[in-house]
Amino acid sequence: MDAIVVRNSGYIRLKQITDGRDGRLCIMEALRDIPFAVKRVYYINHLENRVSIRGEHAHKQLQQAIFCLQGSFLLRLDDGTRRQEILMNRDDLGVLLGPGLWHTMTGFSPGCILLVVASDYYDEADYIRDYEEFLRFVGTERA
Ligand code: T46
Repeated sequence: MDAIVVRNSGYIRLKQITDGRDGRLCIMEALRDIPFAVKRVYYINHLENRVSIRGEHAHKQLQQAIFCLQGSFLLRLDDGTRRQEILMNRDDLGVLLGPGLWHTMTGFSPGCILLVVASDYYDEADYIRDYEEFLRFVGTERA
């Protein structure tokens, strides 16, 4: 597991309970495991194409944590200065998507399921969907 080097991110490890019965119980508690109060949960499923791309935006204020509940995908993070790719393939290990972090999801395996918990309700005004605007937002001059 590579260290996260971009700003406003980090891993979130979930508690797991394996007690001899079939199955594994994973738990996330707001303000305990998730470092913010959760107002919204959404998931993305029916991903059928490895070359599909989702995300490609940043948020101005929203805090989120992203998980891969099933299968795998590639999470690309960019804070305007540093970039990194994280292979998401563990259901007990999420990644924080803080404000001002350009994120892209791709490389979806068949049957991949993404789960996201968010600190606020959906608000399109909080999205930065233009990369140049994102660089201005985080104060990075393009070389
Ligand atoms: C993010 C990544 C990880 C809503 O109406 N309500 C919602 O709560 C969400 C999440 C989306 N929408 C609408 C907005 C768009 O018309 O659903 C449509 C698709 O949204 P978007 O293109 O932003 O989807 P993704 O998969 O690129 O991004 C999503 C989240 O929107 C985003 O906040 O950080 O997952």
